[in-house]
Amino acid sequence: MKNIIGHKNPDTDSVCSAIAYANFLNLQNEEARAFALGELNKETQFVLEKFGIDFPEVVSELPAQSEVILLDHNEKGQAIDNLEELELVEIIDHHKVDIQTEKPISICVKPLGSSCSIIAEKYFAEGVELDNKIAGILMAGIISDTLFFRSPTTTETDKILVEKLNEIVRIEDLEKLSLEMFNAKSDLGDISVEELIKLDYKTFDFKDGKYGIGVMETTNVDYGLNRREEVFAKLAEIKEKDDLKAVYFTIVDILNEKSYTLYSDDEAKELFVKLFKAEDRDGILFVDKLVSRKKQIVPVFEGM
Ligand SMILES: [Mn+2]
Repeated sequence: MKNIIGHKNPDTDSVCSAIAYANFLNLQNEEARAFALGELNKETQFVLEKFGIDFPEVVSELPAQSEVILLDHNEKGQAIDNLEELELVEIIDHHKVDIQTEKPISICVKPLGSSCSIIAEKYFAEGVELDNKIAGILMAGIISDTLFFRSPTTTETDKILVEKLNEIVRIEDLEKLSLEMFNAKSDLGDISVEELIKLDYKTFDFKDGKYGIGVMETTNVDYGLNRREEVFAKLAEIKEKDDLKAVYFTIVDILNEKSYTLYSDDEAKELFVKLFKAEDRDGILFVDKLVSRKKQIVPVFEGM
């Protein structure tokens, strides 16, 4: 049995690609099932309900020696807790590669806008039957990760794949679907400030130390901005507790392609202003067209 697992803090791409790949293997008579490493966010719940797919089981560990396939991640920090006890057999991802394996394994990493794009390509390349449920969640995963083609991570291939998938799903207004998804993702209810910052949070080893960067992609920027005082306090606390050089929280206005960044201290603020020519708006760092941590924020820190 192959256990297919997306990353911690699961997003729509990681969950949908894992489910679709399990289905792909099942159709070729291979035993496989998908798991999620944490509760699904509201966007992912909306997508699975819309296309009539059951929620995957949430786990934090699997029995020792289980065969695992990592989807949409390849770093240990984002992987299942007891990865070391498991049999890693395959990685499918669209992030930079940072892993060492004990044995040769299958690795498929492509510079596409989503992991769902890679899985969709596999279906089309192998001629494996795609029903409209699976085609639907693959399409949603691509739309989610590329912010419906607004993100600079978007490739021509992603657009072509959405077109081909929609020949199966036949949704007339994809813009509307994307809005429903983004609004679902923006509906956070009364989560704690730590949960807010850690919704989509990663740490990075840059030249002068370790940095934490959380991102909130939203259609409701005010939700984050209205909580600025508690966010600033918590960022400072995380910096101390985790012994980081700096911690940032970037609120991305998906529809208007702008971002607002909060930071752990003045030093972090000055660095961000310098690196991104950010505009200081009452202590919030505004940057037009800055929407992607992977493609825009991290590379600039890496080049400093
Ligand atoms: Mn992804």
